[in-house]
Amino acid sequence: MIIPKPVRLNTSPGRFVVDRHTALTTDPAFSEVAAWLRAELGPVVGGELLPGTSSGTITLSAREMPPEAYRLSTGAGGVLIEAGDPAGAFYGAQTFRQLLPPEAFRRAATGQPLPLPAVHIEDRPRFAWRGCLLDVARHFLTKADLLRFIDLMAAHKLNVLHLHLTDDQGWRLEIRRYPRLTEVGAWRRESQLGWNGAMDGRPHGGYYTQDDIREIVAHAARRHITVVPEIDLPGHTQAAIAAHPELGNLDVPLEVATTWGVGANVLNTEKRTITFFQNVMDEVLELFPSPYISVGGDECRKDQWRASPAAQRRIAELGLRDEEELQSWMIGRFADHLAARGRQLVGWDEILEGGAPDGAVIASWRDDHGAVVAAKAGHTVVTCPNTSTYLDYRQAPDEDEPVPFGTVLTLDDVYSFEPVPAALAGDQAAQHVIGSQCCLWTELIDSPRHLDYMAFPRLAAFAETVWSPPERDPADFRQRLNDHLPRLAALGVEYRPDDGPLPWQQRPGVPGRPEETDTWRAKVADWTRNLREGR
Ligand code: TNX
Repeated sequence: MIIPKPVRLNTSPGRFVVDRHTALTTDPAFSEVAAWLRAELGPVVGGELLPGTSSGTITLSAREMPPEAYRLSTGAGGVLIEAGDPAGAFYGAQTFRQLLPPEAFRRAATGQPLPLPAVHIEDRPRFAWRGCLLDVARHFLTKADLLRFIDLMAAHKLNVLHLHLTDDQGWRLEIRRYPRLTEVGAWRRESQLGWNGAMDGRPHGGYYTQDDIREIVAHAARRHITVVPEIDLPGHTQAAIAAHPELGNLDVPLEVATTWGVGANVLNTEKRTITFFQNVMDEVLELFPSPYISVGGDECRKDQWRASPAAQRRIAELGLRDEEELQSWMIGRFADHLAARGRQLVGWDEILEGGAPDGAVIASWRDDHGAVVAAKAGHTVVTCPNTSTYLDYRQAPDEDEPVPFGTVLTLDDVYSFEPVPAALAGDQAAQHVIGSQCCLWTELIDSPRHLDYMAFPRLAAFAETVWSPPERDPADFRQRLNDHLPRLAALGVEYRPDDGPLPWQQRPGVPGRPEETDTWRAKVADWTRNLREGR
């Protein structure tokens, strides 16, 4: 029936039918939710769902209830959705939509009546951060495709879109003060075809104007999704350095990166570079009301700082131990800048390596160790271990997986993910884990169709791990997924069939990477050791 699975669901005999005469009435507090539901369902039933008419009524009603919680009762008399806040009412409305036949997910249908069973549901989310990271830097996703993706997240009750806007291969956000960031940084000459493949010889690019961003943020907010922007630094910055060579460590000009991997070109540590990015941040803060702002901080290679007299002078002048502490110092400048403006810095677990600033939120991606250390130190933590939540990783060991990458991460693997690390079970520190996110990195995801293939249905399984109670029942999930796939199909989602890619979903000739399950175990062990030893 419903995905993600509600906390409690009882069915009873009887049913209700939504048709073009059905009325919708709402508490004024939920009028935006009502407008959303009208816009979604009106065209399907061929009516307007206005209050008053009536062969039955859908009612949105305000009650004392915890944030995001709702109660939903359906029966011969109509549909009653009760909630304590608009988010709860919205999730009740999403669940209601899933009770209807899959046709309810079309933009317009036959105008036929839509029957739904009589149920009583009580529901609320397990975690406050139910996220998805989307990398629009490696491959740009057009605004229209991004708005569609937000709708799909909302249908699964996810509420955080972590938008990775900048990287070596592209800068995707208009900054008024520094137009070259997009004039130069949003375009690359060509792209590496797959992993370790030839070059495709085809320019790639795109960016969101500030008006686009305002539209995206508003569209997401209406669906109770917070957009958390990520401006990645000091690594993953080659596109910015290509646009502004004064930000880099070398005297030779760079182009926007065309190949994948962890690049050596990182920001220099000059005061004016920090000011530059603080100015960028100020425009970011204007655009994104999110309480959380990510500065990335992942995979910053230190080779150039080791070789740079200026960086070494900086280390000496600040009395720092090494390049790790230099990175921490730099991240600290942004933590202060954000805190002074009432926002909280988010960084990947690498920012723990030279010491993370107080109040930083840690997104822990390399196994659990960073999450455990951070939670015990009192940091707010979002878990997203790559071997459980990286939806850019291959979905099966088979050779017909399109452009395979990473470790094998099947639908069942994602479904069995537990957001709270086992090492924190029963520990007070577990309360610092505010949730999790799945991640869609797009080096090898070069179109919305391939994005659908990688995201679905695994994103549905992920949504259940952050919304539903911790107990898992794979057989029950599979059964509910059978009801869910026709909804995705009605929405036009080109998901991966359970038995592998359809012929047109395969990508023969685009090289992937050999399966990395064993090498990842070794890498993670290395990182864990480094973190433990405070290196
Ligand atoms: C690691 S996760 C990265 C990304 C890559 C991803 C590929 C993280 C913070 N950094 O830059 O796109 O792996 O799976």
